[in-house]
Amino acid sequence: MRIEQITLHHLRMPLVAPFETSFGRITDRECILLELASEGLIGIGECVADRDPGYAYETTGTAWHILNDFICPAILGQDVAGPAEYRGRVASVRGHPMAKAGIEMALWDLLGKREGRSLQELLGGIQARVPVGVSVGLQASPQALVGTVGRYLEQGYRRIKIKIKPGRDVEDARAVRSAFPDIRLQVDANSAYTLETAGILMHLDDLGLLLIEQPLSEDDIWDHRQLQARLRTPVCLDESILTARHARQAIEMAACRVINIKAGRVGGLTEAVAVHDVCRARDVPVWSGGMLETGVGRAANLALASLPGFTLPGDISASDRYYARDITYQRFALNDDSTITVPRGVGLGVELDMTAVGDFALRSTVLGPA
Ligand code: OSB
Ligand code: MG
Repeated sequence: MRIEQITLHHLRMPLVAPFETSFGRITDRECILLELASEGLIGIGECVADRDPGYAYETTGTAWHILNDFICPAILGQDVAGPAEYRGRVASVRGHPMAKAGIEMALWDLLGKREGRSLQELLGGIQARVPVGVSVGLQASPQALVGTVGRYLEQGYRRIKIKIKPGRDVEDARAVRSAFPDIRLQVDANSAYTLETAGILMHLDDLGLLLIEQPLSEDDIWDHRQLQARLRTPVCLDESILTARHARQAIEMAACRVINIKAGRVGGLTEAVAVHDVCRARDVPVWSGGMLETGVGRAANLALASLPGFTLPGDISASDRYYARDITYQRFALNDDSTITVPRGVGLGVELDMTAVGDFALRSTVLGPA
């Protein structure tokens, strides 16, 4: 696939409601949309880095730099066999997995369009619909949280994740659990605790949670092992797992019993499938995380989550949970059984609304011949 031109759009999109986690509160989501032009086709991808380095060190600013100055030059005007060969070309760029994953997604989309196959088919996905839940940000009070969770349950979500942080943990989780005794419930700390402050989390052990996500530092696996040894509830790693090797080591250390997979965090869909395979071979359940994606990244998450090892509901909510207006014509809706249908069209199976892209773009750049 000869890559003739690459277009980057730095987007800022208003969220339907502010989203607050232990690392901050946002009212708008930023990302970088990529378009790869090749032999009459356009492949599209989403780089999920956000404006601030809160979840990870990458930002829209660092990704813009790494894409423009290192990753795009490695493929522009050249023949790229596919996502696997691309990984070799950018192996000399250390880190920056989200920047790498954005281009990789566009290469998968191109490949699918060339071969007339869906991303689901290319990745080896099998389910037509995938079970999903909703990730609920920190709210003003436990009462407000119960109200918000109740509204999502009314919309049909059958799995709820709540964000926690020190001072906003046990009370919040207990409030939701006593209001809704039977729901599938889990919590996500986004690295807000240390082994010293994590003692409070022992009180979560009686709440019948599906899992406790990333309580400790993003650069830690070993201390998660110490914590998992003290908890009956499964620990799930998100931020700490950047490669399939990390996944294997975390499982071997018994640092977690579940892994959250995000293609952006691990450098692309190819590595995401490798993480899935490592976990599946060891009977460790995985689920799809989310990064408040646009319709582009959401389509990719759905295809990935249709692989057989994704046995827990994903953070892949309907489009209207995030954006009143999206950049794809396709909007994803929740089915009655708290699933979302995996796109069946070629590639990602979504088409860009270029008017929306133009309206949300803070800056755009075209690399290669105009
Ligand atoms: O830790 O899972 C996370 C959003 C942005 C960054 C990190 C996380 C999240 C979410 C939302 O929890 C998931 C989603 O609905 O897209
Ligand atoms: Mg998380």
